[in-house]
Order: sequence, then structure tokens, then C-alpha cells
Amino acid sequence: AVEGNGSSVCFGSKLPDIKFTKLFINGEFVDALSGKTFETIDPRTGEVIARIAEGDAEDVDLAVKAARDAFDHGPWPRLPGSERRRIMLKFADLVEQNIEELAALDAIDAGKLFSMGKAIDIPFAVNTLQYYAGAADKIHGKTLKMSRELQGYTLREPIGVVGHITPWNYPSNMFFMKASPALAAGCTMVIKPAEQTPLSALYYAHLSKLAGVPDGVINVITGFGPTAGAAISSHMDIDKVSFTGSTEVGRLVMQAAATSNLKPVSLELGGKSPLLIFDDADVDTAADLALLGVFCNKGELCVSSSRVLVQEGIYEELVEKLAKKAKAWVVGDPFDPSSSQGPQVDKNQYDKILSYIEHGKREGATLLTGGKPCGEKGYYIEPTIFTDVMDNMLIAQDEIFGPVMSLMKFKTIDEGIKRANATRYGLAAGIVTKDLNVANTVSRSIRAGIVWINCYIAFDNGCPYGGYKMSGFGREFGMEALDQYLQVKSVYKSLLTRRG
Ligand code: TXE
Repeated sequence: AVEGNGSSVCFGSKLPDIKFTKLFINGEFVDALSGKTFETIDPRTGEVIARIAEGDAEDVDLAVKAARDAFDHGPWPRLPGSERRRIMLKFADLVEQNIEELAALDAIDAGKLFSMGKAIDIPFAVNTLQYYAGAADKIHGKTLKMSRELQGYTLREPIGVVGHITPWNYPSNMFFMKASPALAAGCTMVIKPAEQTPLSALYYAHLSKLAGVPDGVINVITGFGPTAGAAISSHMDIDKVSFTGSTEVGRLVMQAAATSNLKPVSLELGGKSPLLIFDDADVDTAADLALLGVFCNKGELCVSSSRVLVQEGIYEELVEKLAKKAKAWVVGDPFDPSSSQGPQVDKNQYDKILSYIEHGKREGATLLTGGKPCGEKGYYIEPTIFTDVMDNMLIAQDEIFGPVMSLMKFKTIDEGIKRANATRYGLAAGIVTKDLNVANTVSRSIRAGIVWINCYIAFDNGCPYGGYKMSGFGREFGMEALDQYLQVKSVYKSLLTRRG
């Protein structure tokens, strides 16, 4: 049983069979050329779930060849958009039909709550695919009259072969966030899921084939970052890379793109997002949003509101409320419906979070709740709240990517804005207030790609998502994401008729 907040856990729920463990290239599941495999681990226990094919540069090469051939000669980019839409909708239906199994795969691979996967993550992924399916037949250029002699028009063409490199915190959402707009645009692709969570991506590859996505359009290479990942970002025949992960690796991906074929990249990187709670806020709502913002998905969340800035008039009351509410936050097995938080994704992440917690204690922040690992096995950590956090402490500056909240006090609106912006990141921010003027002023002053007012982690496929500053550039979701998989070609046409 996992302790911490008085919770208990049932291990050993019925687990999904692991059906797909090989690379998916040109519509077939194949071993890595080297024959190598790696272990994927269940973070609930630290035990091996399965051995997965370990792709390397030579496998990426094969996948790129398949994707290039499918792009240059295959039907996908040439189909009418309505036909791509039909296949994408069928793909979405198949995902929906297998939702239990897919949510279970993400639960054992990533430690994600099974209930959340089933009710929120995978339905949202399905919706992403449906949203872009709807866009597939609405990709238009413009017609321009330039002069009496000249007319022009623009064509919006798929960018080509795309490389997608994804992280482990939302395996299903990351897959569809990247694959869906690329599919709608008519691109072909090589996807490298994170080595911690390869299982659902391989299942999606299988479903794509059943749906009728032609061979070579979606290729999945499982493997490690410095090998398979680096081979994608430096490949001469990949036309664009979309990356989500750490800021450090984002820099490497951009360097590799620059020194290879200058492929455009989009990067969605880390964050240290502020949640500003003003004196007039409803304390209950504010506390709920703060807990959700930091502890949702065990804090493995790019938009985590890991810096909670509270105006001084409400600070004491909020601290009390948070301490009380955190007690009801249950750490436990992701299959247990009463769990609010599962295990961290792997040993590395677990160690990283615990070392930040120790750092926070040493730096003089006050521990309000949590602060320790919990459970006899697996990578569980108590939801941890620090008060009296100073801006210069490491826990207030670095992305921890775990269930660790830093509470800080501020006096005036200007001070709140200034401190909220005092970070190298700019992914998201939240504001809790009843005052419309405060909400307007602050939302316009925060340098971040998303601002939530009186809500947090609210997502819609229509709303673009991405970072300012060192949180990256480029946008996921919305028509903005579709644009990143399209090129604009200008065609000039003479209006002078030649007489023969
Ligand atoms: O990320 P990596 P890690 C942050 C978070 C976390 C930290 C480290 O703070 O604690 O990053 O996580 C692939 N060339 N985020 O180490 O290494 C890798 O195989 C090409 C925030 O897991 O960036 C995986 O598929 N690719 C983030 C992907 O990059 C490489 C989500 C991400 O792994 C590569 C995840 C290389 N040289 C972590 N090296 C967010 N924005 O949500 C690795 N990869």
C-alpha cells in the first residue's frame, strides 16, 4: 500500500496485453536492424513491462525512405482533403473503440491515472484528430490580381516528411497533437515517442493502418534520444521537426537542424508558470486551481503552475486551505479510482524531484505538506507544498516537473506582474480574481503563450498552444498548428494572350 495522505492502493489490476513492441516502418512491424531492444518499466513497481525494439540512425533512415516515398509518390498528399478527412475520422473511431486498452497502456507505461486517461486524455486526443480531420478539406490559397498583365495565386502545400519527437508525460496527446495537423496537411512522418512510454504510440501505428492510412505515411521509431532522436533532427531528408521536451534537448534539436538541412523546427519546451491569486479571489476556488495546476498528472505537466504567487491579504487563509485540501489528495495506484496521483514516470524523474525537494528544505523554504517519497515500491512522491519561497531559490526557478508547489507572497499588482515574468520561461500563467480590470491588465502584461483567468489547464483544440521566451516557439493546436505543416507557394500567371 502507498501511504501518504492516508491512502491505500490495490496493485495487480487486470493489465493490458502488450501486443506491439517493434518499430513500425512502411506499414509493417519490424525489428531494429541491430536486433537491439530496451526495457520499458512500470513505474508502479519498477518492474519490466516489455522489451521494445531499439531503433537507431539506420532504422530512422529506413523510416525516412518510406515516408519520402509515400510523400513523393504515394496517394496521401494527393488525395482530396475530404478523403484524408474520412480516413482520419475512421482512425479516431478506432481509437475511441479501444480506449480502455489505450488508457491502461498509458497507465502502466507512464503512471498516468487510468480514469483520467479514459475520461479526459484519450477523448481529447480523439477530438484533436477529429478537429484536424475537419480541416483537411479546408486548406485554401488566395487569388490575387496584380496588374492588367499579371495574376497570382498561392498554393498551400504540405511541407513534406516530418519528424516528431515527443516526451512521456502525455503519450497519447503528444502523438495526436503532432500527427493530426501533419496528416491533415498531407505530410508523411516519422514519430519517435519517448523511450519511457513507447507502448501507446505503437498501438496507434497499428490503428492507423486499420483505418486506411497508407503505408509509409506514419512510421514509429522507438528508441533513445541521442541515437534515434538525434538521427531525426539531423536527417537531410526530413523537411521539418516538431519537438516537445526539455529546453536543453530543444537547443540540440535546433542545432542539429541548423547544421544539417536547415529544416524548420517547432519547439515546445519547459516552463515555470506562475499562478497569481489576488486578494479578492474566492479562497476555495483559488486553492482548488492551485492544487490542480501543480499536482495534476503528478506535476509532470509542461504548464504546471509551480510558482503560486499570492497577494498578502489572502495568503494566510489560502495556506490553511491548501494544507487541508492537500490531505484529501490521494497518492496511489493509477488503476485505483480513488487515486488523485500515480507514480512519477521513472527513477530518473523520481530522483530529480526528490533532490529538488531536499534543495528547497536546505534553502530555507518551509514545508507545509509532503516532502517525502511514499509507498513500498514504485516511484510515488507525496504532494509537496513549500511556503516562504524566495524568488532566487532553485525551486522557484527550475522546472521540477513533479508534485511540488512553491508559494510566494506579493503586495501590489505591479509587483505580482514583475515577479511572474521574472523567469526564463514563458509557457503559461493563471490569474484568480473577480476584478475584470486586474484580469485584463495582468493577462496583457504576462509574457506567456497561454493565460488562464479563473481556470487552469483548460484546453481546446481550437486554441493555439506554445511558448514565449525559452519555452520555445511554434504553436500546437488551432489552425496555427496546421500552418506549420504547410508551405506557401506563389504562382504568377501572365494574363497576356499570345497570338500565334
Ligand atoms: O526530456 P528530453 P527528459 C522537461 C522536464 C523533465 C526534463 C527531462 O523538466 O524533468 O525535461 O526530461 C528525446 N536529440 N520536460 O530527459 O530528454 C527523448 O528521447 C533528439 C518538459 O525525458 O528532452 C524524448 O523523446 N531527441 C517537457 C524527448 O526528446 C532527443 C516534457 C524528450 O526528452 C535527444 C518532457 C537528442 N539529443 C520533459 N535527447 C514538456 N515541455 O512538456 C533526448 N531526446
